[in-house]
Amino acid sequence: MNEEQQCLLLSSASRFWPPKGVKLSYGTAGFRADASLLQSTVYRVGILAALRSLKTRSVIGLMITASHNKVSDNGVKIADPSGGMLSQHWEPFADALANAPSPQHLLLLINEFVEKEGISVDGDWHVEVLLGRDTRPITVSWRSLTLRGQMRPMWSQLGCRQPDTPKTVTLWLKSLLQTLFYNLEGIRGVTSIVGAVATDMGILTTPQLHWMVRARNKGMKASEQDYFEQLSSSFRCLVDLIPAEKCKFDGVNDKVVVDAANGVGGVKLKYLGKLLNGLIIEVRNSSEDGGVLNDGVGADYVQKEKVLPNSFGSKDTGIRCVSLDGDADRLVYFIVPPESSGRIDLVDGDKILSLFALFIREQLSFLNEKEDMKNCHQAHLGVVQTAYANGASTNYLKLLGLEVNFTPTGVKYLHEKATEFDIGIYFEANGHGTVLFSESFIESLEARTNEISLGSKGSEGEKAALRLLAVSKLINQAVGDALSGLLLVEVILQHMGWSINKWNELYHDLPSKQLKVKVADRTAIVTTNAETVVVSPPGLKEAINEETAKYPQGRCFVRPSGTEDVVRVYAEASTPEAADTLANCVAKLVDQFLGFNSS
Ligand code: G16
Repeated sequence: MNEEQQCLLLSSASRFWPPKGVKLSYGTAGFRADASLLQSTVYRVGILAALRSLKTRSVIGLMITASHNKVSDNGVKIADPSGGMLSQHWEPFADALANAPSPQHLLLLINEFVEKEGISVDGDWHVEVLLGRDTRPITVSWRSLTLRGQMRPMWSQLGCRQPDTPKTVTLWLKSLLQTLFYNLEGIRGVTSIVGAVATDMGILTTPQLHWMVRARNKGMKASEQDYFEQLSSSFRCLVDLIPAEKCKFDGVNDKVVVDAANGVGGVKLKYLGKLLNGLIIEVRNSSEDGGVLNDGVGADYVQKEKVLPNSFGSKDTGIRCVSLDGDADRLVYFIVPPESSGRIDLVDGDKILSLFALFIREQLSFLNEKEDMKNCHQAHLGVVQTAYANGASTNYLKLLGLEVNFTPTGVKYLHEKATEFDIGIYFEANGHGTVLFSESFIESLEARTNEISLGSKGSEGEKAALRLLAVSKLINQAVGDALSGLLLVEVILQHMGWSINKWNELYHDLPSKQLKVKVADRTAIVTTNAETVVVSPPGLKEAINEETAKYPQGRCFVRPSGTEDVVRVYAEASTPEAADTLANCVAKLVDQFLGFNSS
């Protein structure tokens, strides 16, 4: 960087000092922490995004969200040129940037990194970063807003006078700004690299931003409207291809009721619903409804607690119900049993994966019938899960003859593994996942479907090729997406002629329990073997194994969360009581080894 560039960077960086005594980490899905701690982080991730754009010579995304976390948290993450998560190779640099103690240290780090990575900062490349944010209300502290007048330029940039009291600030920010402040910090970070342009895409779901980044870099149309049009037109195409003997959206099974976690997914889904044929989507707990984000609502709550979200009850018995998370990158279905007393039958990410796998396997079998073999190579189908996958789901997928792979928690790992197949389906039990199609397989499908337009009658194989091509357009190729996942589930259920109950009966989950344990330092837990074995602290592995061995069909693991300051405990056993007891006993072990009173 030349002197002028360095001066500009130092001057803008001096507005955003990192919080004292806090160690920030890029984690499972970007930086997440109490919102009051993240001002400097968002600014620095803006710098990171601009450098990533320079390095890759591509458009990069910066999303401000903390997804399933509680409302007082916030977060920020990068979407890489493919639309996927930030390359893991850059995560240590992201951590170093976020934790650099002063603007001078920051500049030094950037200079070193730019040299090491051979990044040209001569302004010979048009750097562009797309910024997105969800509807999470901002909760920056009054002190940080007034501190040495640092934020004054922000208020003037917004065309407003700085509010006078903490109360005014809170109300004003919550109702008007949402995460706009962080957005401005992100923009400042991006533009502190000379020549970099930040394009504010406004309020989006996380998967929408990832989709836009991918589309931009592939030279495709990439607006929010293009996203909605692609999803709705491929959905309509799949509906048209439902076999004639199956009732498609016949007035009986047309309705799905969606809990939008009081997050951004609700408004987006309402809009998308208007573009569909047949399917009726009723949205509850939308960000416009006044409820608290992720509080007693949302996919994370429903999946972990296995209880009804707010605004749902016995009136919903017999209807397909869905929960999204706060930024709409996860979904789980659920059934309200008659006289449920608050409990639900959960139809989780594992069951979504199983449904997708069944449908795709069926289409591949049509495609591979003898007369339809030409132009389509035999597709290699693989599925990817994590240790949280219910043991019954893994057995079921293996019985279907599918290749089941395991990775650590985090879409960044599952997505990478899924790219190894012609069709790779990945899902975490928590509802985060998608279906990836390789370029070469898409090309072979396109070749097959091109023949149809030349006057072919439309054999089962040809229809299967059309369906798979439509699935590849409907389901988000960049990242897990609750909106596109919901549409694919809905159209597959219609295609199969299945109710949600029939789907849920594919296999019976083993009883399971998840708990969170607060410890002094969660990073003291180190795991291996896709997080199923604890390596450190010494002795914990043996203690967990000894406890687990007491329970028929017992399975248990612990791991540090990468999005919350907790250790997660997962237990599975032959009865709900045994799963609960195992989880509680292992949680106590974690506390003994790592709790605040452990030595
Ligand atoms: C993120 C990741 C998911 C992960 C989840 C929980 O989801 O994208 O892959 O399963 O965090 O991670 P951890 O157990 O490490 O806290 P989201 O929906 O919060 O972005």
